[in-house]
Amino acid sequence: MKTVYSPLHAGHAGTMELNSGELMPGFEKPSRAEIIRARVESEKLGPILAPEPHDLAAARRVHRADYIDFLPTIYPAWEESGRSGSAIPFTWPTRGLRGDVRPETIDALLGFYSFDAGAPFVKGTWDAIKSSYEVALTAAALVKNGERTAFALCRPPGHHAGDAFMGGYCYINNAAVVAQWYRDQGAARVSILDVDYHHGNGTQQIFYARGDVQVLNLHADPMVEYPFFLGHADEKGEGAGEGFNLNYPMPFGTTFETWSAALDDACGKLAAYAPDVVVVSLGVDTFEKDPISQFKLKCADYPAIGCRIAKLGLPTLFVMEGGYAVDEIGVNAVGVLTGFEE
Ligand code: SP5
Ligand code: ZN
Repeated sequence: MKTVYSPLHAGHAGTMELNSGELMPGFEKPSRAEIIRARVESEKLGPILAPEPHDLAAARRVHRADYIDFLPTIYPAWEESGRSGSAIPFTWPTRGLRGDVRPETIDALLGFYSFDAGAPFVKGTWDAIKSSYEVALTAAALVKNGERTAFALCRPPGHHAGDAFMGGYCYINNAAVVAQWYRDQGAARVSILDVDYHHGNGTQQIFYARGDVQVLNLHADPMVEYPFFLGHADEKGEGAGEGFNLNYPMPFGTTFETWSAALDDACGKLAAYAPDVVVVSLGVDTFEKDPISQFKLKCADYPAIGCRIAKLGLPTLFVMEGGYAVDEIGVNAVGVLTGFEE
């Protein structure tokens, strides 16, 4: 399997995040991608390719144009306003406030275009976001051009980013971008299978009213886990999308026995939908030692995930999302990929 990777992710470094009432170094850090890349090499998964350049047209197919236009302006505006370090929002247009009026100043705009304080911007963030997007599109083209599978080693991740909001370490929704790109390239139906520990709220929001992109999400129950306000089992899609969004919320402490039964059910629904291509939002924060998560998957479980997905017999693109136990992130992420290939 080919991997697409860009070193430009590394400029998205030194971010800060609010955790348990304290501002601390971000869990979503450069070593994540470097350790996965090293494991791709040591496991001889296959060649590692650089991304092809892409303009932002494919991003505008799933994100609002004003949101995409805003992203590259954030850090220059932050510095222009006399600040350095991490640009982070602190005010949001919640229920009853004016979320329809675009404000004018950088602090207000950060809140206007986000749902949490978890998508910090530093100097290298925009270049990293753009490179992550190019990685996804380049890997997507490999599968479109006949490879059975490919691995987009995206960093930063994307599944929490919605049509006009960032959050949860995510800015451009790479999985949504490539799903739409496959549609635009002639695929009739695309399935997104999101196995990250957290609900892919951005992906769900983008495709909720559409029947041409099926979204299946396995995640911790939003009643008790981030991102809290989306991802319940009764969210099944609306309008033309009715029945094409499926959520599998699971409790804290979920083991592979329970989790893999949900995966099996999701794979059955996916097979019945018969998509032309599968996009896997590959998070490995389901791991028992993940520092911010509460599931109990073990290293040996990850190859079994890949094996189950391979049994679908469909062209499959893996897009990297979360996973914060950096010591094992390479073993677990690449474990899924080698399990797929066996
Ligand atoms: C892509 C992805 O996996 N994003 C995850 C974003 C999670 N952000 C909120 C984390 C809250 C962590 N609080 C846990 C406290 C444990 N000390
Ligand atoms: Zn996650």
